[in-house]
Amino acid sequence: MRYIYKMLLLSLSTSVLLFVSPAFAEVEVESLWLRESIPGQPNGAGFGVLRNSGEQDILLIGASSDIADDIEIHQHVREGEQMRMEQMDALVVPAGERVTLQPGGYHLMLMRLNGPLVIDEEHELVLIFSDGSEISLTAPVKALVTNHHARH
Ligand SMILES: [Cu+2]
Repeated sequence: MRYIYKMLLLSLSTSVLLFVSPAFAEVEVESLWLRESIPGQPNGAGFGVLRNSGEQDILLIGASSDIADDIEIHQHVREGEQMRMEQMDALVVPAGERVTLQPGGYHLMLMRLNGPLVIDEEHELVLIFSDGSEISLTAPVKALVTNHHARH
């Protein structure tokens, strides 16, 4: 009898786990690219699209790569006529939504590049999320697209 009770408990906890796991955030990187370096600029920028197909919000809390000393998460904020960059602790990717990192908006800021970012080269990056998950990926370098919002 006692054995059956234990088995019941065991199967109960298993089904609880099965029930809980689909609710975890599931984040995907739909695209990520690095902007061609501007001569003389020590820092680089990364853009792309993050998608959360899970049922919980997830936060991008950091990133790393061999090509830069540090990678910060930035946004652009308007200050009168000027746009200026501001470091963020984390970028929320809401459940069931996409967040776009683009020139003039959210971006990854590659601090103190070890070398220039050259078109068609690829670099390894790791994105770190609030649930402890990490996504490793290869990001190509693309040409700088200029418009008046793209000043960085
Ligand atoms: Cu920045």
